[in-house]
Amino acid sequence: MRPVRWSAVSDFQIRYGAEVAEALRAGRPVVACESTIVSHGLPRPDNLRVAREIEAAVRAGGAVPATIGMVGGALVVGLDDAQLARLATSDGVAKLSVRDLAVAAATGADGATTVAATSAVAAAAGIRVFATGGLGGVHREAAQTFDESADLTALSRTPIAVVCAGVKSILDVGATLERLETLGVAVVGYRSRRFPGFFVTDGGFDLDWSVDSPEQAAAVLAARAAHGVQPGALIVANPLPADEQLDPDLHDRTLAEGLARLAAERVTGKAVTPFLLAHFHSATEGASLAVNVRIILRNAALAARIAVAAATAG
Ligand code: PSU
Ligand code: MN
Repeated sequence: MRPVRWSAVSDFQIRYGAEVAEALRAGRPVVACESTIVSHGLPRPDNLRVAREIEAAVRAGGAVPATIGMVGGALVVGLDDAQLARLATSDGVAKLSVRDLAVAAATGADGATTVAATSAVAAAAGIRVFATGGLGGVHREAAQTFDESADLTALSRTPIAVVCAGVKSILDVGATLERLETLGVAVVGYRSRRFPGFFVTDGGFDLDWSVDSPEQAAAVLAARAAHGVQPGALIVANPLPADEQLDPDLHDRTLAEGLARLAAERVTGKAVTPFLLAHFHSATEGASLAVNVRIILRNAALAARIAVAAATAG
């Protein structure tokens, strides 16, 4: 076993990038961004370029990006470019869910935060909007394996808007929606009453609610905060336009192969999601990667507009 080098850090307070700290103090719009999609969800070398493009898309929408991650045990809200590059390019970056944060900090680790951890940290920092690609959810064999992402339970107790393109079809989409209902997580489609399936526009299930503008999404956040009743997240599901989705036949073939390889290679636990994402990117020869990048950038742009609307509304 690799020896654990315990951290020399004794002050474990969250560190803020200078621009993010200033924006939060001034009440300007800030959008949280995730680091696991960069370190574990996208292949190198594209991942670092995409991480920078996500931040640029947030800026173009009028908000300050706050990419969240852990560097040498320090939990950072608003990674600088060198820190972002370190998480994108070095080996041994841990995938951190909420439960891992304190252990990783105390051991001085480098780590990338998942949707669960990014949401939790962002909310603790007073950030109200978060842009990502897809959520984790219920895996297809969950009835046997109990493999359900901690994203779902974290979102049930974290007050933040998460702009995403639904969940990938590598998951059990219907079961994921059922769990979100059970856990009390609000889900609205953005200009759609169908839950998106990430690479594909339509994930196959209806939604009860939709919003038509960033202002409407911001109004939901304002109502939730004013009521003080619901503790959980608002998921804003932003589908890709149908003419930009991954070819559905290619998608179905790739998914079937990936699931077969997963079983054959007995991949389990937190390695499952990165394994399937890597399979998609190599098996589609980059087609899924291009779609993936497009999704994230669209979500970043929408999240920025929601953050601007929320900041304007107060
Ligand atoms: N889904 C994607 N891309 C991703 C992830 C999920 O389409 O990169 C990442 C996110 O960071 C998410 C995490 O929070 O995987 C979920 O992993 P798990 O299933 O191990 O909880
Ligand atoms: Mn899992």
